[in-house]
Amino acid sequence: MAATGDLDELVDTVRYPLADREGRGAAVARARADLADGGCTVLRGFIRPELIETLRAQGAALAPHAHYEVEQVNAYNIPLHTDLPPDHPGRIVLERGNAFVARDRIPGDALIHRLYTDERFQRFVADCFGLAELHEFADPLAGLCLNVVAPGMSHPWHFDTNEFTVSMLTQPAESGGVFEYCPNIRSPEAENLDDVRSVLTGSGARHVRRLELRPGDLQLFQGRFSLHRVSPVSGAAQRHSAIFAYTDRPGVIGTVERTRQLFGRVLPDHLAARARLVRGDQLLD
Ligand SMILES: O=C(O)CCC(=O)C(=O)O
Ligand SMILES: [Fe+2]
Repeated sequence: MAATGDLDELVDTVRYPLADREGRGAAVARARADLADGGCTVLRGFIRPELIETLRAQGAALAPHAHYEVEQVNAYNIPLHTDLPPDHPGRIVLERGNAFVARDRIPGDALIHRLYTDERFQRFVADCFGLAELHEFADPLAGLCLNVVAPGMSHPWHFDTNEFTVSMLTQPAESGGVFEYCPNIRSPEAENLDDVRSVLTGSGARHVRRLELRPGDLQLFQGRFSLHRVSPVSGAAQRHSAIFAYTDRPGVIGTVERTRQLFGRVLPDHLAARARLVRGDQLLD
């Protein structure tokens, strides 16, 4: 766990005076208002300006460790053979071309790792989302990832399974690679399939907002109700973003199948979690 005081070395405390009650309160209030409005908030220049190049360079050094496996998916991340009505947007097949660097490849002293594990940062994120508890995703691979989108690839339209996402661009694409989202295009009560279909087929521009993210901006996002994507990357540079995965209860870990798909491997923790699930108890072997 990062020592207290550490956070001040990483965060631009002139813009985000997190140690000061009033300054912190104002930042939390702004984030909450944005999230209530459209499920998204961007804390511009969260990382100290003098660290932005280090942030980029550390990500670029990690990127070759990404697991590349182009996958056919749909926006709902449900199996492609799911029985759906003929015009259901879940029948539209998309190509997921982004690749992830897993947590166990990211050194503990990397800026994104120090931020992810910092207790004061976690408490701040929890307060912005209005969560009583926030825990690191117990998954040894998916807890912290670098999302790599190479030229010619995209991270296509999808809804997240998790209710909240924390991310940070570390290296922008030369062109393209824009984060686009449709605020609350669905709700717990309504899928709004017509609107979702219009976005997937390219006629739903009126639903789409585009975010001009810069390296070091902190993004808090509620992706379960807002369809979103990273548009196709072009030019010479890869687009890199750190994904800080947290859960609102402890001990959550990804399934063996999904882990293999995302990272090309599983660890003993994933197999142990599956065994516990099959047995239906938490007792030691
Ligand atoms: O890399 C990004 O900016 C978006 C990532 C995303 O949508 C996801 O990992 O679910
Ligand atoms: Fe997402």
